[in-house]
Amino acid sequence: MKIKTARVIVTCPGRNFVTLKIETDEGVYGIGDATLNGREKAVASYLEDHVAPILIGRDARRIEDIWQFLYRGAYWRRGPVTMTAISAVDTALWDIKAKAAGMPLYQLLGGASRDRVLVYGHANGADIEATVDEVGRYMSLGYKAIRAQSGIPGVKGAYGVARGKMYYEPADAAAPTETVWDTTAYLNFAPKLFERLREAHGPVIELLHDIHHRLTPIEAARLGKAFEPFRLFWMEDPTPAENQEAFRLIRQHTVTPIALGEVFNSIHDCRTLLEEQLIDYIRATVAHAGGITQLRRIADLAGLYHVRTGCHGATDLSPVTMGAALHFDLWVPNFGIQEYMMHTEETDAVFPHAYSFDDGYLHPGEAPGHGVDIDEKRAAKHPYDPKQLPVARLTDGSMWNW
Ligand code: GCO
Ligand code: MG
Repeated sequence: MKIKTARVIVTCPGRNFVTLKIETDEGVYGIGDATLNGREKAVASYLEDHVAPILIGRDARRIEDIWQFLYRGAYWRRGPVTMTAISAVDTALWDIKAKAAGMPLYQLLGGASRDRVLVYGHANGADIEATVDEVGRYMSLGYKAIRAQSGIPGVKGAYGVARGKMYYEPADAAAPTETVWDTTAYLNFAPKLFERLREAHGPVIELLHDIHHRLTPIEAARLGKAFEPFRLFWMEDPTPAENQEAFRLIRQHTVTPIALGEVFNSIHDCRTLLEEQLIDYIRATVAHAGGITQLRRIADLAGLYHVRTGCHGATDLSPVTMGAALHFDLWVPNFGIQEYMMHTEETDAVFPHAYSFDDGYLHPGEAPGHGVDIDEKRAAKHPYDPKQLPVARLTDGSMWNW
């Protein structure tokens, strides 16, 4: 089964997505998500100019060999652009293999370890009471786990808060929107949000929170401790993780579970974090962490240390990633939870998919492959629209982590 074509499709049904479509000489094709939010064209070029030409004629069944060929063969290892490109090829090839076998991808991985996949939704509000109401709304939609983010008095453009819609979309302008970050205001505010959420909604609902890399390790330790009475499912990305050892400090001070890794692209990004049990959930996913091939290795390493998966699932990952991730989630023995931010109707129309939501859980469906397709005619109606993620500055004007 030889690779005949490898084409990149860029579309913007409300937001930008990059998709790789690989066609074989036997008529079976597969697709992979190559979207790197705000840097889409870099991956499109990497694939079109450097990867597609050397894929033609290769045996599409040799997924592992092609992974190694692209990883070792580039000489320049790792990095989000390279690894997103490799992920897209890998996902498309797993899609092809499963379609050729006439099986849903999870069967090929080893079969289902569970009946359905627990997901968490995003509730956000302009202030505490609006967030409390929004969490209630998600509960009435059936969600068992909900991420809560709120506007913070005195903080302009707090992370995760939508302006006038249910889902926030941070990549909102061609040049980055400037937001302001006030650590003191946030640290004083965040425990109050969760105290009020527990008071309003009781002890059972799972509550999550994303700190989005805004704190230093000692600040994160303090916040984790302050969260303890409110039993969070996790606090996410409390501090940037280039220095994996920094998490030793946070861990010494708090039992609030930690989730990390949506920006990781290599197993080496999380090796110390896993081996020293410095985190509880690993957020790496199919699109940025080397496809199914590397994600499975990360999950196996994590499993040795009681770390469970919590794959990234924001709307800047296309439905192709969501579909592939759900097959992975249904199989992976050390599954924790899956993030689920619903795509818009426009996006779903461009990417018809077999997965479905029911009562707080998703299922990938039984279609052969990963169960997600691309409607190229519709995709062509939505041309690329350059957008970047915001940036954050401290109140004195210094650049900070968004
Ligand atoms: C999350 C993430 C996202 C990122 C986005 C960046 O937890 O879902 O933090 O919201 O900000 O994926 O492109
Ligand atoms: Mg996050």
